[in-house]
Amino acid sequence: MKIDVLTLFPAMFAGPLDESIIKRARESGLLDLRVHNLRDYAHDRHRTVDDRPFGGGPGMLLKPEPIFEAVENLTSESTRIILLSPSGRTFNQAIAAELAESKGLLLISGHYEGFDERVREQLADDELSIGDYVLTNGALPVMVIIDAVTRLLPGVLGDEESAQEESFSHGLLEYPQYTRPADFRGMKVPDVLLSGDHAEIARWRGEQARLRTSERRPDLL
Ligand code: JCQ
Repeated sequence: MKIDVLTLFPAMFAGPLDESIIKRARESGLLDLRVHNLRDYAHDRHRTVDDRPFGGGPGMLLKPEPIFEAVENLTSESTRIILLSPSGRTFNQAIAAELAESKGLLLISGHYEGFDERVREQLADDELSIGDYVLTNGALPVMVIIDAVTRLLPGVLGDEESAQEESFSHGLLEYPQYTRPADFRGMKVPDVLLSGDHAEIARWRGEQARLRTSERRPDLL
């Protein structure tokens, strides 16, 4: 998959996407990731990317011209163009799976008070939020989406990691898990897990997963 990122803060992307599984996906060619500075598409003397809203009001908006020019330079027919902002629909695992089917993504990081509405209307295929809170810019949301999508690309996860994925996809929160020692500073591992009774262990885990989900995430039930 090809992922292009359009941001005012390209330096934020050095580091998080150069580690671990994403690093491996890039090195093996499964992910072709390119980060572009929006300011490179502004051509006036001050390379202006923002301006005041018509009609007044606080803050600045991202101007349409640099974003339109960037999109014209970076996309093909098959590129899915996605804005990141708190006004988007909330990103989740189902959306990650859908995006992982795409040949190419262009992720555009929001900033300031927002995008000029013509960017939304004419360019964007989708607008996504990663949750109901406000960040200083969309760089971290873009990285969250890249991470969630990349691990779903065929061949990115090893066998061990993929098996893990299976066990999470039952729609409940995970049951409590323990490793050695069986007694750590007097805190004991539940007896059932040491019993060797695998039917009883499976029953206990199912019960714990349902209890934990109803306690913390009743919306999932
Ligand atoms: C994304 N949840 C929070 C901040 C404006 C117009 O675009 C803007 C984008 C941001 C950064 O994104 C978020 C966010 N999902 O704050 C302001």
